[in-house]
Amino acid sequence: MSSNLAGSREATVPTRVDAVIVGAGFSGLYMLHKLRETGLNAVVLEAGDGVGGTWYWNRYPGARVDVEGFDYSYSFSADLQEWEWSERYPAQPELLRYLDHVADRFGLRRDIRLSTRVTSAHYDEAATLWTVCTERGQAYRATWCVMATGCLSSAQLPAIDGIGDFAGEWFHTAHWPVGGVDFTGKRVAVIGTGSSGIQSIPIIAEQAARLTVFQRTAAFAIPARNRDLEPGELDELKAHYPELRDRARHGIVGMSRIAEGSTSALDATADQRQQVFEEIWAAGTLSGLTTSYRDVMTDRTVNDQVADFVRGKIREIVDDPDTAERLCPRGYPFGAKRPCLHTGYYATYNRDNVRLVDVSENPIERLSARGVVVGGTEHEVDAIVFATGFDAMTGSLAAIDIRGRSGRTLRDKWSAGPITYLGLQSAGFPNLFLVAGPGSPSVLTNMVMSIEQHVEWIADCIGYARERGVVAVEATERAERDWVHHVNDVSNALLYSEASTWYLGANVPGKPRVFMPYAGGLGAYRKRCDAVAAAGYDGFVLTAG
Ligand code: NA7
Repeated sequence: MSSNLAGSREATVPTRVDAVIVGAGFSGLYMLHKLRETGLNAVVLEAGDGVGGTWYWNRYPGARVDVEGFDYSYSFSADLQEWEWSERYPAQPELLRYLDHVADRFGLRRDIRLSTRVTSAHYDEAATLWTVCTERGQAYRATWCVMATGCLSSAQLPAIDGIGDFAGEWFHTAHWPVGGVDFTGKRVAVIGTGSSGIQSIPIIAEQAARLTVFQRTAAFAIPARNRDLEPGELDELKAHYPELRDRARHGIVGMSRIAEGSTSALDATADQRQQVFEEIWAAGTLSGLTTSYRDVMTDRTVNDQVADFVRGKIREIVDDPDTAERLCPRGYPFGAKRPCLHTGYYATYNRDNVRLVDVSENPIERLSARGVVVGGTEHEVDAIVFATGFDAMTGSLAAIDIRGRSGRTLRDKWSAGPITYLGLQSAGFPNLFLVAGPGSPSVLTNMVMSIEQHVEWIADCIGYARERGVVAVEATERAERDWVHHVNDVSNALLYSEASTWYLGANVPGKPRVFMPYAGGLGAYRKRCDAVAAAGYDGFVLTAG
């Protein structure tokens, strides 16, 4: 096998394995474990210098998961329930420690090649093998190839003129330096007010001499009410893990303690609604308001009631009425753009050293040597933080030269938007599986629950194929066409398309506008996948060797 010396390009004799897994985050780690259990010899190729995926890269100040830790953790192994979460919403360092622990607990590291970026994956139809090549010139040949590349892994730097002219330091939240950044005494700009901006702004504001936030779209942010877990609290939850996990696996959003309202908000009185919204606001959950009534995401009148409630809260917190109005999200439905969980975000604008610059109508013109230029005004800063998001769901796949049957590239096939069957496979790319791919519930749910469902389904499918001497599993064009229609029908019945979001690819210039995740809920999706498997992998062609 070729060595792993950084920077060296090695002439290669391809390494033969049963499966190549790309990525060592939540998906790739579990996929490796599961494929080993299925009897495969698998290798994980990971671009980072450590395992952890999202939680390896996103080290920005305040980075924290927005799903409660006991839910945002693997459920597949009783052994792993030993992990003691310290906070309700664990922060990035703790999540990374957890994933390191998982890698050690299952002896995964011996099959993980770090600092190894995959550049291409080509299918050899005659041999029914994938050849996966890396930036260092290594090659692997495998029957099965699993892309565990993450939904939010391809960081997006906006095309603002003059980035090269800026004389200070700049950072992207998703590529934060390992040792952190000290902003003490500095004038700092944060560009972007999605989840990464909203989590980092309060902490940067405490350090910096002055913080200027450039906001293009105001987000709906809900207080996290994060706290240390009380002694015994986690034990109590763990005692009920079987029921809680079961509820998460079969629910809409993959979280065990989110109430899923079955009644219409229109049948409630204004006082009753207010009380429900107040209780959810006080509880601090990401999805609580979205699922409070069954019609929040289908009826704009109901949705406006939720949006008005949140705007009212913003006005209560922010002292300066003008700043409060600019922070109030408008023009799109609540929940259509992913809401954020925050800790002290709105109150940060009551600090003397924080200013909000609205760039919704006057976009950032350019960066100069000294700062950020908007509407002819130069905002002088020493450092810029780009909290500008990701080429979501397809970006990390498009970055790899993936070629299926007849040499057709995935980029070409998806040029008008991703086409998958169940988010798991795309026709023309046999034996290539996607974990949490476009067309699956993924980012609309607790990712860990969705990842476990995908990994288990893929491992079962591969096991089924191997037992029967099947060498190629491939989605049919008809099955994926029907699935894409269904995904579109479901999202069209909801309010998602009324916002310009990364769900739709709207944040990446030139990206086709297609609603990418499946909005039908994790439980319903799981049933569908199970039925497909039970019917002998209905919608897939299984070719015997
Ligand atoms: P997001 O949610 O995509 O947020 C990116 C932010 O950056 C958003 O406010 C964008 O405004 C803003 N943005 C992007 N380009 C520009 C330019 N050119 N000028 C001004 N502002 C800009 O990414 P995050 O990293 O915060 O969060 C991603 C997910 O990670 C999050 O949903 C959680 O699931 C965890 P826009 O809204 O496009 O107008």
